[in-house]
Amino acid sequence: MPQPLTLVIGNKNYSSWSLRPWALMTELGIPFAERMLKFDSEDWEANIDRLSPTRLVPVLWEGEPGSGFATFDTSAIVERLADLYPDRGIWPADPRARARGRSLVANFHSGYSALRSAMPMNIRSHLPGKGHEPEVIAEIERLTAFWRDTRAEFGTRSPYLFGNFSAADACFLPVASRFATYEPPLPAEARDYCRALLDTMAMRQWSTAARLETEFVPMDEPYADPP
Ligand SMILES: N[C@@H](CCC(=O)N[C@@H](CS)C(=O)NCC(=O)O)C(=O)O
Repeated sequence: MPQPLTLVIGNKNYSSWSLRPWALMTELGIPFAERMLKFDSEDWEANIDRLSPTRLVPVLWEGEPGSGFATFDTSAIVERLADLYPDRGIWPADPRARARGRSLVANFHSGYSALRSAMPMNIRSHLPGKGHEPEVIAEIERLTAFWRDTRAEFGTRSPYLFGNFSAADACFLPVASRFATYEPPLPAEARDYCRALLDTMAMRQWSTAARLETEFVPMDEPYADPP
């Protein structure tokens, strides 16, 4: 039986990396406590060294946050959860589907820098037309082609990439949110996939909380002036 889990996260409106493991655990029914450290806050300054070995979020703690066992960086957190909960379908059972899922996640984690910087996650904002630079559109075309081909090969009739909701889908929740905010042109099947992601119970819960946040983080707001 795993020790109690605590996930240290950032602001729900902005923290795309925090969203991924939070939503994965929530959607798959893995129990955990949440500890939010808001960016640029006194709480962050007072506790980030104790709660995050990298001074970044998310961090997964087993046992007492700050003195238990820490796993950091989203991809490592997902793998740790897959070790702790091998029966939850965090990755697809089929080895080739699993390899493809890990390829898509690793490729997104280490790339798509134009998309990530021109379209930062900002759940409560609606900024259609912003960030539609050619290199961003090219990355979106590459990513949505991966989604289309993966669903055609592995997704059967499910709305998700590999049948059931998995770590691969969790990885793309923030992308679906970015597309809702910035409204880039998308093929119809990518729109359908994003709609399914935004409609997951976990994403609806996270987004409801995100929309109630009022903090303004300048680094994540390239298209707005501070209030
Ligand atoms: N590669 C890391 C990235 C984590 C990351 O950049 N987190 C951001 C928030 S989404 C952060 O903690 N920023 C705070 C800072 O840069 O001070 C992961 O996958 O967990």
